[in-house]
Amino acid sequence: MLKRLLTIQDVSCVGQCSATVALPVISACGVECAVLPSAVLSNHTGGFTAWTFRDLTGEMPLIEAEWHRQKISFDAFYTGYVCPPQIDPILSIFETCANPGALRFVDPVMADNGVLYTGFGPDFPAQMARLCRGADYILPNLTEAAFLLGRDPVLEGYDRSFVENTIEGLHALGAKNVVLTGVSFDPSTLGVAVSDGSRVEYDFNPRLSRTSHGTGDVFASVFAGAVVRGLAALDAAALAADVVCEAISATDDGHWYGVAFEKALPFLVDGLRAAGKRA
Ligand code: PXL
Repeated sequence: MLKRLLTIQDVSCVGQCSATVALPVISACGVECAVLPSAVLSNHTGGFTAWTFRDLTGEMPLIEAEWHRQKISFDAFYTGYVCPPQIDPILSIFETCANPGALRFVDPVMADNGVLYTGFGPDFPAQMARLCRGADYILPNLTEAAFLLGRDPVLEGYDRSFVENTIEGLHALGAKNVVLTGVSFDPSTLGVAVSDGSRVEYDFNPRLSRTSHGTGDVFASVFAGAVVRGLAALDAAALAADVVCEAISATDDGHWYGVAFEKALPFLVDGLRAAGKRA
């Protein structure tokens, strides 16, 4: 039976990020992907110098009520970039539109490289922490993890005990599983730490010389799609990291926004097939 996931994040009309990544990636995983746009932007903010922005908070309760009337519900939720007033409306949708056992994936998109994204105030991380409470999986990068915990970001020179202490703090917020991205103990590798609250496991890939906007959205979309298809968390995280590397490698030089995740979709489907989860 096809599972149905609802993703709640922005539609950046151009930019290979958020919903325009989640839809094709999650569909390629063989999971139906419904979209509740948190905002509509003319284009991604990463890599561009200007954009339009329409906050869609007002639509959320109307859409929720309509779904309720039509008995539309979901097997999983995956949230990404959302606006500060949307935490309560989203928590309500988690409650009223869930099938029994529905999984919650929360990517607390708000910061990177030690700073909050434009438009988010210093009180936003505490609100985002409310979305993480009770989530089945949260997927912060190191900066987001620090802000969720009210700490200063530490982006280099840390060790395993620092990472595992951070993860412990994130579990204490109420997250069942933590997938911490951007972990690196040596300059040649970049990885992810996956914790179910009883043990922490790592997956590393060679660090690529390029970085790109939108890679976090590709990672989270593959992870959510793969877990809904039945992959274990570490396997899903490893596949997601491989897809991101494949996408970065396939991106033309000079492409200033996003990654060519489109070219990595066959690789994703092959990975799921190898795991016995063909779409
Ligand atoms: O890729 C994360 C993301 C999604 N959507 C919007 C963003 C960002 C990161 O900057 O600004 C609108």
